[in-house]
Amino acid sequence: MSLRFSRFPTFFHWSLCWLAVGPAAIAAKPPVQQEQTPVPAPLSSPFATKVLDYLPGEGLYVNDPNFNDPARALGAPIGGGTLLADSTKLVTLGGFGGSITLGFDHTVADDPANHLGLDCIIFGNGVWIGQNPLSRWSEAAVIEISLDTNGNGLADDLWYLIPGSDISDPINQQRNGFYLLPDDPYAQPPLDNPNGDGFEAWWGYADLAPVLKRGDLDGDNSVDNPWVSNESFYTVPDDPLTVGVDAGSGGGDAFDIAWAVDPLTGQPADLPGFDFIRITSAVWSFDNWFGEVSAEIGGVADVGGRAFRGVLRP
Ligand SMILES: [Ca+2]
Ligand SMILES: [Ca+2]
Ligand SMILES: [Ca+2]
Ligand SMILES: [Ca+2]
Repeated sequence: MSLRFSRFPTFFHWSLCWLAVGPAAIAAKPPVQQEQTPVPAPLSSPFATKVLDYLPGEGLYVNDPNFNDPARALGAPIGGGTLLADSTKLVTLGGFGGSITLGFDHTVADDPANHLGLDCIIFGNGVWIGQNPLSRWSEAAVIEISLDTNGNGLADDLWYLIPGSDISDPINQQRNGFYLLPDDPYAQPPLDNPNGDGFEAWWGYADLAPVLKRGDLDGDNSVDNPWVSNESFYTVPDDPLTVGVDAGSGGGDAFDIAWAVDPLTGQPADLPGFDFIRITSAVWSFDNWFGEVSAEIGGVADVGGRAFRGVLRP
């Protein structure tokens, strides 16, 4: 026994040592961080992902299930070209005063690195009449943006106005109850540009410009690159101040967040970006063929900037 005992003390001793020291040694180690299952970051979409509100105005199409689903304003638009709009993914805002409020899965930044400083594009169903870019069938809608300043995910923060070309005095327009006079004869379609080739007379609204077919890189309604993605094609802004659609752009109506003003003071909003966008039918007009003039929306895109540059662009 004693021999055996003398042989085993080592193990026994070590065991005792371990029992005595081990826990202390473990306790002395820095706390091991609890391993957590990595949560992949949600993929950011350049297109609007949320409908926060949909309040269509009166109109012929607001009871038509093909035109009254606000979810049709989410995701990428479906372009039909400059002659004929594609009507398979549009939501109507109805007549004057009808609106939709949309959100993104990220804040759309006012990024000076964006092409021409343009940060956001709204896609509607405007077309060139007789393939003449100087004459557009356009149904102007006012654009407002809001930053989720209180961080509650709700569009309950201050709204700022993108002053369109017809809104020279936002304070006075606000006093009249809206940003455009309902009988403004100049904002009614067709919008015939008196400037000739060169600068547009009307800009800064939604639903003015055509949406090109995906991959039509030169605006001739023939697809040049059928492999280009929605994320690449429909995030390239057209210069809204010049006639025609810039090469490589998918069309739509682009604006710069830096244009936004406080409608109560007319002063620049100085927003770093926006989380919510409200688009409101701004024209009161009726056409015997097409019914009321009502803006339609098929998508809203973040031009890119920090979130998408180099990731989705070719
Ligand atoms: Ca900008
Ligand atoms: Ca909020
Ligand atoms: Ca083409
Ligand atoms: Ca243009």
